[in-house]
Amino acid sequence: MTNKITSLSEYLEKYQESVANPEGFWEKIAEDYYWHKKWDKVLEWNFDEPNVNWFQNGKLNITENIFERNLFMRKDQTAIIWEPNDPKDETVKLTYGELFEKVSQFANVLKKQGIKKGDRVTIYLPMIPELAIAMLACARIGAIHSIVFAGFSANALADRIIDGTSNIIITSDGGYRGTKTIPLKKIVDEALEKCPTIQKAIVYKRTGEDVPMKEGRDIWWHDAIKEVDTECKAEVMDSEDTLFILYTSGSTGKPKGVQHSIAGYMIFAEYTFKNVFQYSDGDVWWCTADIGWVTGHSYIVYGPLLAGATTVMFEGVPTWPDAGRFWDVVDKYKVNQFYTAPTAIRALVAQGNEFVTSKDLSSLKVLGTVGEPINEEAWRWYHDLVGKGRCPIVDTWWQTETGGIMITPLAGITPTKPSFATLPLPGIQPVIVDAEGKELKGNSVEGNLCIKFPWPGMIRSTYGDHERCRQVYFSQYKGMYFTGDGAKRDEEGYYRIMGRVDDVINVSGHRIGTAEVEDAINQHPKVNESAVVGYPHEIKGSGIYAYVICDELSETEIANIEKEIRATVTKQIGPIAKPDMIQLVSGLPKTRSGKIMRRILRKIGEGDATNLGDTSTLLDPGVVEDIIDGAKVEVKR
Ligand code: 7RM
Repeated sequence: MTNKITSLSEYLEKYQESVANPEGFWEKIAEDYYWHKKWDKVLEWNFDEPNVNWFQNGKLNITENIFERNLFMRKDQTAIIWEPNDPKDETVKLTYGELFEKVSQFANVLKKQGIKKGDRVTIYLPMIPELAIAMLACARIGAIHSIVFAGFSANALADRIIDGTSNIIITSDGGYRGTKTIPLKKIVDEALEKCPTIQKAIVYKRTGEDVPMKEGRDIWWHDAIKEVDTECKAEVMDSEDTLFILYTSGSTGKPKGVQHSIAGYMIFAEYTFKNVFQYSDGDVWWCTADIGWVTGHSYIVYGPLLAGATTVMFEGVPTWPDAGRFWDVVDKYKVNQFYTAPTAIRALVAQGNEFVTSKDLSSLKVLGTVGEPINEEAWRWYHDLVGKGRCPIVDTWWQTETGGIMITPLAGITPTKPSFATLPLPGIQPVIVDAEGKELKGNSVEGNLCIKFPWPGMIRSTYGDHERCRQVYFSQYKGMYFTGDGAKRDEEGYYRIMGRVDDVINVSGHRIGTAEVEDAINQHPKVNESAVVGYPHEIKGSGIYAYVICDELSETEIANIEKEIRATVTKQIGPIAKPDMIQLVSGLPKTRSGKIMRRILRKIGEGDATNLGDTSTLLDPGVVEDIIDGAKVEVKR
C-alpha cells in the first residue's frame, strides 16, 4: 500500500519532513487520487478568519476515489460486511461492484427528488448498509449529508434539520438495538411538524412495523429505487466544497454543525486509517462506532472504503444476546483490526472474563480505542485478555472537528504506554499552551492542547455561522486551533490527554454540553434552575450530575421528580443525555455577578470538598454546605 509507514525510523523521518514542508508532504499523498483537475496551490490559510484552503481549485469526486479508483482491482472484493442486530439473521455482504451500483442508484433517486449539488440531506437511519449507501449517494451528486445519530430525540433531530436547512430526510420505519425497537419514522414525523423546509422523506423498511406515510411527502425507499437506473455520473466538485456537516456539542448553546470539505478530508481519512491501524490488503476491519458519530464517518465508511478495505458494519449492541457478542463477530468474520471505545471495554470488563476467554480471537492483529481517555485497568484487560498480549493497542486521540486521528501510536511501530495517545501523526503539529496562550516548549509540561498548523482534515466552518467557528476554536489562542482538551507531554515527549477543560462532558465517549442538558432540564414545568457537571463514572467515564432547583413540590411530586426530569431530557435531547444523579437543591453557588461556580459543583460531584478553592466571591456561601449535606455521593470534607 502506498503512503504506509512501516517502521519507527520511517515515522520519525516522515514527521520531520511533514513539519519542515507540510505542503510538499501532503501534495505527494494527494498525487495518489483521481482528480478531474489538479490543484493550483496546495494550501492557503490564516487562522484569524479562519480560512483554510487545501488543494485549491482541484476538481474531484470522493466516490470516484472509492469506486472507480478501486474498481479495477476490487470489483468482486467485499466492501461492507453487515452484521445484523440478531445473530440469527442473515449477514449482508456487498462487493465494491455491488455497493457502487446501489450508491449510484440511490444517487439517482435523490436527483429525481430534485436534490442538487450543495443541498443538505438529513439522514436519520439505524446501522444498516443503506446508511452508508445514502451518505455515499449524497457525495456522488455533491449533496451535503448531515447524519443525525438515531438515538437523538425528535426535538434534537428537528434542531439539526432546521439549522442545516435540509429539504429532504432519509429514515426508516424503525431500528433494532438489542431487544428494543426504536420507532424512527414516528420520531421523524414528530420532528417534521416543526420543520417546514422538509419536502420529502424517503423511508427504508427495516422492521416492517406499520407506519403512516404522508401523501405527497413520504416515499418508500424500495419503490423509489425501482424507478431509476444504476448508473450515475459523479458530480465534479471543488476541493473545498463541503462534503458533510455533523453536529457536535460545545460548551455553549445549541450543537454546531461542524463542516468538512471534500479533498482534505478524503486524503486525511485514508492516510490516517492505513497508517494508524496498519491495514493490509485482504484484512477485515471492524470499527464498532455508529455512523451517526464522526468515528463512523471516518473509520467505517470513508477511510476504509477509500483504502479499498473490507469494513464490518454492526447493527447491534455489545451486550446482546450476551456480553460475548463482539468476540463472536470477530471470530465469525476473522476480524484483523478492531476499533472500539473505552466505555464499551469497561462495560465488558464488568461482565467477566468468561465471555472473552471462551472465544477464538486469533485473527486479531491490532486493537484500537477512541472517544475518551482509557484507564489503565481497561487498557490491561484489552491488551492481555482480548489481544492475548500479542496485539498492539492504539489509543487514538481526535475530534469531530479534526476529521481524523491526530495523536496516536502507529500499530506495532510506536512503543505504547497505557493511557498515553503517544505521538502526533505526520502533518500534525500539537502545542501545549498555558492560560495566557504561551507555548510550553520542551518535555514534562501540562496545559491546554492546541494545533498550530492546518492539516487537511480540519474543520472549515460551523454551518451557517462562521463567526461561531472563529470564536470557539480560533479566538482563545491567537494563530492556533484550540481543542478544548487539556494535555500533558511527558519526559519522553509522549502526549497524555487529560480530558475537557470546557463545559463539555464526555459521557461514554459522547460529547454533551452542560448548557444543553440544563436547557433540557429547565423545560420541566416545576424546575426553576439547574446546573450540570460531569463526575467520575465507572463505566461511562463521566456521568451527568444535575443540581436542580424546583418550585415547592408536594410529596408525590418529590417522589416522581427525578423520573420526570430524566424523561424531559430524553425528550429534549435523547437518552444519552439523561442525568445519572439528580440532586434537588435550594440554591446554587453563584458569584455576585450571577455566574454559577461549576468548579465547586464538580468538586462535590467528585466527592471531594476538602479543597473547594476560593469561595470568597460567593453570594451566599451557605448553599455550598447544604449541597454537600444533600449530595448523592459520599463527600469528603
Ligand atoms: C473521535 C471523537 C472528541 C473528544 C476530545 C476528547 C475526547 C477522544 C480520546 C479522547 C482521550 C482519546 N470525537 N477523546 N479520543 N480523550 N483519549 N484517545 O471522539 O468529537 O466526539 O469527541 O473526545 O476530549 O476532545 S468527538
